[in-house]
Amino acid sequence: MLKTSKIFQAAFLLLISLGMLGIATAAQRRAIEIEGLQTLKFSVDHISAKPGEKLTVKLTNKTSLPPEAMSHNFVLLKKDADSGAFANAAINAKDNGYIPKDMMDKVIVHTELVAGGETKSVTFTVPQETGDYYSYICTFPGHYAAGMKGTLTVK
Ligand SMILES: [Cu+2]
Repeated sequence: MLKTSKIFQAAFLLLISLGMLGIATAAQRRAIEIEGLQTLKFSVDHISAKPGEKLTVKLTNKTSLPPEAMSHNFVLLKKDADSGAFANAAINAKDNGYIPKDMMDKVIVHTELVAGGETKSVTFTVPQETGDYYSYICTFPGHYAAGMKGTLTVK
């Protein structure tokens, strides 16, 4: 009997610790909610973050147009990447969700394509290197050229 109660006690303590761990993890992970607008803009065009911070970007596409006419994605590029060149190459990468496979080394993180009415999230660790701007863009054809881009500042 005593042994059983000890086991329950241990299990209870384990559950408490796991619960606290969950709370700590949630607190460290900040969510940024961005809407992809029909005007070919991100509702949030600037994100400021700390080096090594965990961020979740939630991209919602507000359009009522069909996916082949108006999908969006969130593609965060490394700081040395040429975002215009990336967006141009993406036009020919429809079969890979408009992410050019041979330029994956320029990508920090990206969401899948988000169709109208949908939300897709991606969680990533902010780069350690501070003081620079990282660009994020939508690579659906024509959207970057129309201004669907933003910057991430790490400081
Ligand atoms: Cu877009």
